[in-house]
Parts: sequence; structure tokens; C-alpha cells
Amino acid sequence: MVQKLMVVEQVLSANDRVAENNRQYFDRHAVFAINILASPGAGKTSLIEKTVQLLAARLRIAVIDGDIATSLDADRAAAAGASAVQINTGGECHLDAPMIAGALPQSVLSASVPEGDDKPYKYPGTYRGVNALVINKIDLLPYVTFNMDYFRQGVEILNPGLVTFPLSCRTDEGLDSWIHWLLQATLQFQEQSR
Ligand SMILES: Nc1nc2c(ncn2[C@@H]2O[C@H](COP(=O)(O)OP(=O)(O)O)[C@@H](O)[C@H]2O)c(=O)[nH]1
Ligand SMILES: [Mg+2]
Repeated sequence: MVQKLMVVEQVLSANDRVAENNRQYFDRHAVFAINILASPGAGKTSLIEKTVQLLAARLRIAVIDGDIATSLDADRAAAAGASAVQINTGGECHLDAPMIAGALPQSVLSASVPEGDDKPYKYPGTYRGVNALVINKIDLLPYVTFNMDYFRQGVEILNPGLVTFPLSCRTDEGLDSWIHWLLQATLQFQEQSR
């Protein structure tokens, strides 16, 4: 039992060390890095595609895609105009991707309308820790039972004042606000890093 605890501690501190190295590397090169997390199918890759297409003329964008096996999503990001690399986690081992994720200062959660409006209440920890929230697939609001007020109330309790972007990667509605926020945050970060 004691031995098992020691092993866990060593793995975690190795993670922390690598994450700290990554953080320093990003800072040194004035790279504004964000972590986008969402459940499978919420639209992460669609959001990345749209973001890269709309910002590629203004920013140099790189995507690190953590996936279980394929490079399909990294290929989509590359086709949209980003430099993209794939980390295949091989199923069980989630070591490399979280080591990078842990080094990223901004965390963006993407929820989506078909997941349902109860998700902030069911997964409070996820909503507490993020710096921005995308609510994707708003084009589906007429077809899905999703009470936006109820959803937002849940978010507000967990993460007061969280900046939120309801949008659709299908119709492009709301994408302009997200792009504006991301561009401003990037420029502000780069200004501070000088
Ligand atoms: N109706 C609708 N479908 C979307 C939207 N964004 C993504 N999708 C679809 O949702 C599915 C999953 O998207 P994907 O970006 O691969 O999700 P990921 O697994 O989070 O990377 C795909 O079939 C997309 O075409 C949206 O805004 N509206
Ligand atoms: Mg994807």
C-alpha cells in the first residue's frame, strides 16, 4: 500500500516538472496556448477548423491533438491551415496529452446543445476550472430540449462571470465574438511577453 502511494507521487511530480518546462517554453516564445476540452462529438475539431480558417491570416497557429488512435483530427486542423501534430495516447495512457494540457494557462470548455442543459449541474468540476465557455451547435436549439437560461444559471453558480460564446460551427452564427475574444487575448498576451 505504502509502495503504491510512492509510485503515484513520482508519476505526478514528473508530470508537473514537464508541465512547468512546457509553460516556460511557451512563455519564452510568446506562444499564447489554450487547452480546448469537450466530450467526444461536441465539436472541438469543428471549432478548431473554423478558428484556424478565420485567424490564419492574422496569427501563426499550431494545433496539438490528443486522440486515442487516429490522426483524423490533426489532419482536419492541418487542412484548415494550422501546423498540426497528433499525440496518440493508445487508449489507456493519458500521460503526454495532460502533460501539455497542464502547461496551458487558458482552458476553454466546449459544451454543445445536444448534450443537454443539465451538464453544468452534473459536472461541476469541469465548469469551475475553465477560463471561457463555448456553447456549440446553437443551430440545433429549435430541435433539442435545451433551456439556455437554466444552463447559464448552472454555469454562473459554478464560475461567476465566465465569458461564454454561444455559436454554431455549422451556420457560423456567433463565431465572430469568439474569434474577437481569442485574437484580443492572444495580442494582449504577446504584448505582455515583450
Ligand atoms: N448541427 C451542428 N453540427 C455540428 C456543429 N459543430 C460540429 N457539428 C457536427 O458534430 C459532429 C462532431 O464534430 P467534431 O468537430 O468532430 O467533434 P469533436 O469530437 O469534439 O472533435 C460532426 O458531425 C460535426 O459536423 C454545429 O455547430 N452544428
Ligand atoms: Mg475531434
